[in-house]
Amino acid sequence: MAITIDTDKEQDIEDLQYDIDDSRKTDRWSDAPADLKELFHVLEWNIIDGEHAKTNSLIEPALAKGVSPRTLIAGPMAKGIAEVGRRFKMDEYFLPEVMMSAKCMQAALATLKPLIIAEKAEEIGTVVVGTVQGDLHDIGKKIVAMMMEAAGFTVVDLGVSVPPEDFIAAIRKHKPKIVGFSALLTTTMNMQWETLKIIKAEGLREAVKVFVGGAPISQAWCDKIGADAYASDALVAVDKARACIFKYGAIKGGDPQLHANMLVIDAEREAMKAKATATAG
Ligand code: B12
Repeated sequence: MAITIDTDKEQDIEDLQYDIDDSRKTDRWSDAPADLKELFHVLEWNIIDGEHAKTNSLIEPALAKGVSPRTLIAGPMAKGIAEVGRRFKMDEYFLPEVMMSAKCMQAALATLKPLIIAEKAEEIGTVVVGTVQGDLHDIGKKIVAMMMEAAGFTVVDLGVSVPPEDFIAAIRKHKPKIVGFSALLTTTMNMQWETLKIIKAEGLREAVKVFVGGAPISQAWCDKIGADAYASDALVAVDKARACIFKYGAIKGGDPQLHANMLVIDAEREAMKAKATATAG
């Protein structure tokens, strides 16, 4: 099935309006107690404002109030960096501001990492992850790596701008069950495909399950390039990775059945969400 990469979406006024409306909602944490709501707002705004020392100083108080590291990452931190992305897209922010906000995320993640890793479950296998060649974004990939580690995987993080030959060398050396490619740019997403082609050419395709992710990546892209699984966020990535070990360990990488099974996980998740919304309503 042919797909088109929707780069025009960036220019779509309705899409931008949706982003603006969403980011300007003043009561995002309506379910939280007032003191936490305030803390989340301040944390989010410190990321938007690029105040990395202040951002980090809010982590401890939030943890002391019983907020889990995952909630902080998936909640106020994710909201903050998403707003930075919107401002960049709208030319309200330029590269220096984005770099300051990225520094906030990195600092907060470094503080949270030991807590997440401390939850590490029993060892279940090795995962190799990296951001593909030409791409320097690594915040999302680091979150995926942390969550995988907490779930019991040994994670070999190859870093950013990883050439295909480094992925190949790492697969040969570490014999991972899963290899994950991150890409944040429409100009580098193709490197996921190129890397996968080289994995096939080297005769390693059946040995590893290939996961893809990053902001411009979609299920359609995963289908097109023949990867095994797409995950929109770190929690979905962990769910699918665990399923690859515990339920589908016997199925080889590249097998269409594995790909189909990964789609069932998404369908089940959607059904659960719909049920929860119906119950809440
Ligand atoms: C922070 C940031 C930067 C920082 C990166 C710092 C760092 N160490 O990562 C800096 C300032 C360096 C930067 C540079 C650039 N950036 Co930038 N950046 C961003 C920004 C604002 C946030 C990205 C981020 O961290 N998001 C938060 C994380 C948590 O989300 P995530 O990465 O999507 O990850 C989640 C999922 O996608 C998934 N996931 C991610 N990886 C993987 C991997 C696997 C295997 C799996 C299963 C799942 C998975 O799980 C993650 C956690 O839940 C985005 C905006 C955006 N909306 O994405 C722009 C953005 C990606 N950047 C953009 C651009 C254009 C650039 C530059 C080209 C700018 C320039 N003119 O130089 C350079 C490129 C440099 C390069 N060669 O890579 C554009 C890309 C547009 C496009 N169509 O390609 C974006 C979309 C901004 C925009 N709206 O225009 N950037």
